[in-house]
Amino acid sequence: MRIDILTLFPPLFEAPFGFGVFQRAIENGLVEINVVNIRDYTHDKHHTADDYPYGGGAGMVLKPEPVFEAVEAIKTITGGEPPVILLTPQGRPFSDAIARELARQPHLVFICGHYEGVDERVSRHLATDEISIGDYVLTGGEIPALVISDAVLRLVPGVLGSEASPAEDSHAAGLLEYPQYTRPADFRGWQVPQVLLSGNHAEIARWRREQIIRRTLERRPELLEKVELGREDKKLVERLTAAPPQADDKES
Ligand code: JBE
Repeated sequence: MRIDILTLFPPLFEAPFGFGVFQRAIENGLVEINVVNIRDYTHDKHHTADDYPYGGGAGMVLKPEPVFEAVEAIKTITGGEPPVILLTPQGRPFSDAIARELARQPHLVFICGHYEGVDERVSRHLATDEISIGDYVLTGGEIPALVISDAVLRLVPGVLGSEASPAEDSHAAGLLEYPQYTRPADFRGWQVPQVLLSGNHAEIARWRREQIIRRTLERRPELLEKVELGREDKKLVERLTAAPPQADDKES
């Protein structure tokens, strides 16, 4: 997969892709990240990328010309029509489903707006998609581009290596994860649940499934509305919602 990231702050992308899983994926040629400085596509001597808003108001607006020219230069080089994604609070809310949709593409282009906004003609006539990572205001689209790149690249076959299967993430199934423990079995008096030490794999699987349902019900009940539950899961949800919480429901 190739990802082009258009930004006024290229150094923000140096560290995140220089380590761990992404560094390895880049070295192996599975992933190519190309960070483009929007300022390189300005033509005046001050390299002006932003300007005052028509109609007045606070802040500066990213000009359309350098953004269009940068995207056009990328398309000329790659010869395709990749999704051109503007990161903005006005976009569709990012999700695991959108990550999977984007992971099928061979090439993505991200436009990171900065300052108070981006000229509307970028969104109307250049971007093919607009995505938001959440209802809060950030100073720019750089961190959203990193968040989405992370979520998408880990789904690209080979990026995580052979051991991990992103298809099995419980979030992929629309639910929260079960709790994980490692050694020591007793840490400051807090015990690892006995079932996990039992070696009984059927019991462990049943316990984990129950934890997934319990946690999702407690913390994100709206997620349960959206998924198809099996018969055992449904019975558990009924039992947990009918009964008042037991003393052992809370982790000690
Ligand atoms: O979520 N986003 O894509 C944003 C982009 C720019 C600023 N704030 C955001 N939340």
